[in-house]
Amino acid sequence: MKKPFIVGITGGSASGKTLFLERLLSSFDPGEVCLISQDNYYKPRHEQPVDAHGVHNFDTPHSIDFEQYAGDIRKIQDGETVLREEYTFNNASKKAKMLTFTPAPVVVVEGIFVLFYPELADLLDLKIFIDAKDHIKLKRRIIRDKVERGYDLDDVLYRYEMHVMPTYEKYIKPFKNEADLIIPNNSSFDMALDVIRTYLRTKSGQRF
Ligand code: UZR
Ligand code: MG
Repeated sequence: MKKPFIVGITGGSASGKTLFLERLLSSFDPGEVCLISQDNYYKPRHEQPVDAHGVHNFDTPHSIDFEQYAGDIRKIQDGETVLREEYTFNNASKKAKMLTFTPAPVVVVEGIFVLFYPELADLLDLKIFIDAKDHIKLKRRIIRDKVERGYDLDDVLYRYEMHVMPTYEKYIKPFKNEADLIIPNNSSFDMALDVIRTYLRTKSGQRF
């Protein structure tokens, strides 16, 4: 098999990365695209750094087992299948599934720090940055953290101000200029999605 085409998607928390990818992947067969998300490479909770108030800070690049992440991407690039336990965001009511990442012509790498680590960024053939206004990201984050991750509002607001925004300014936004494409997502990304879908179809060797 030829080496896969690797796409990296980054952007601030709740900018719409996951939704963009769900929509993108739904128009491909599972064998055509492999999604390997940074979310599944958070270190176990006891290894994650804590802030001055003793609250776990998931928003530093040190919270990610980045060596494992880059190593697994390289394995997929070399045609190996990778198994990894799902990260459940410390949601005790959720049982972690075993995920299987199967090599495919297009590999998508997604997460807030995928452009931060040069070793990882260098693996990417196409770099996409999803951009949304801060108040829109906060609104999405409040809704998602309650519904999907089971966090209290106070918790969400504390983390947003103390961890998420400083991280965005320091470790995410500076890499916007290194992306090949910047997709605004304040209301809709439909046209950009269509363009990327068509491009990736040619990369996955399919007719469209
Ligand atoms: P996206 N995160 C959690 O909320 N809980 C965890 O156990 C691990 C990570 C959050 C993390 C970051 N931060 O902002 C976000 N906090 O997941 C990244 N606080 O995910 O890009 O989908 O928003
Ligand atoms: Mg996400």
